[in-house]
Amino acid sequence: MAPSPSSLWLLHAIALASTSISHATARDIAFPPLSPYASPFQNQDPLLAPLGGTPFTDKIGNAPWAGLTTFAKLPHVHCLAVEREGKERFDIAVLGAPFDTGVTARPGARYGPTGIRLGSRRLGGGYNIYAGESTYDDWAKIVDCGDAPLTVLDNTVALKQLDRAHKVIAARKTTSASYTTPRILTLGGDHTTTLSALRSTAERWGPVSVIHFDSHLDTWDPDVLGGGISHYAGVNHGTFLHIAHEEGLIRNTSIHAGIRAPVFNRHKDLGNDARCGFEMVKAREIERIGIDGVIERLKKRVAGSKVYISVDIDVLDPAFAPATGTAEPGGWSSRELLSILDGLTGLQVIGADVVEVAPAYDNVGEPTTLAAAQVADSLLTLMVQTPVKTVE
Ligand SMILES: [Mn+2]
Repeated sequence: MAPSPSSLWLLHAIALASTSISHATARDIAFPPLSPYASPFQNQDPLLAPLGGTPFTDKIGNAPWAGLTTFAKLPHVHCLAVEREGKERFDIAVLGAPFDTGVTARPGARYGPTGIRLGSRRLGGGYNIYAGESTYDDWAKIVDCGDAPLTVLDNTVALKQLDRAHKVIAARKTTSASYTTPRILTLGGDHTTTLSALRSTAERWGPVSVIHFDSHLDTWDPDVLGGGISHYAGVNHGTFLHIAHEEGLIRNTSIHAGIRAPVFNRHKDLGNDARCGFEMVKAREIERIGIDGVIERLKKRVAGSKVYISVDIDVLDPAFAPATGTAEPGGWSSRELLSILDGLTGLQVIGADVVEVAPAYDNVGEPTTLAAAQVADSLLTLMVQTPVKTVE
């Protein structure tokens, strides 16, 4: 049977279509030619060596977002692994403490370490125009140890795990013959996590002064803030400094900065705070004495002693750091806090932390995690600027 006119048309259409397909696959798209640009860094890049003189576009060795997201693109080291002991030396370690079951208000800081690392994507390398430092290219080897493995179901066990993680890392070897104890920057986690850090620093460096940036005192008597329910309930993010004082981990030359939240009882709470070794700079004092005045007060208070700096991100105004557990209006701006931190240069900072970052409450511009990452960067810079010798 001869094909009907309509089926002939169909065959013709198929033939046309297949022609155009083969045409499309055969098309040679001409990209502009690559110029043989020789990067001055090419020779330092081991990934490029086998390619030999390749153009810049083949350079993948230090793309900014390559690999896993560590803090400021630092190398990751499994600092807790027994078999790594002595194999990877470092001078400063970043450690995540994903713990948020010691809070009295909004939970969520267990995701703080991840959030702060995301906020640090553009950090790492480069010259700090304020500090006059290239923090990540200086004498200190800085690594990211990842997060401490902490159970989410039992605070007592979790805090013991964190105590242990701090002590294991503090016992690792450094790259320096003069400065033999690695210092730790902890990414919280709620503020309870600072207790573990102080237990470790007291063992290595003796009792230290604490510069405590916060809108709250955090020296509450566990019998008061725990509600007197149990000892377990008394260990929380508002009592850890009281416990640190009781355990003899801190000196009575400590100071709060940025305080503004109300206290429960004027005489008891403030008297207790002074007994725990603290003075305070209130948030609004910055209007009167200025940034330099705040720096002067802090430096004067801790003069001559080793210092632990703890930054509760709620020291910032909620406009700058909404993503935190216990936000209090009337706080400092990111610029004010960073200026104060950078002004603490020269102090013997033996440990530090940024805590209470709960990324779930951040806005789409990520102001809190960006600010927390920048705070962490300033704390690392202080540590690099002033190496500290261990007491033998
Ligand atoms: Mn706090």
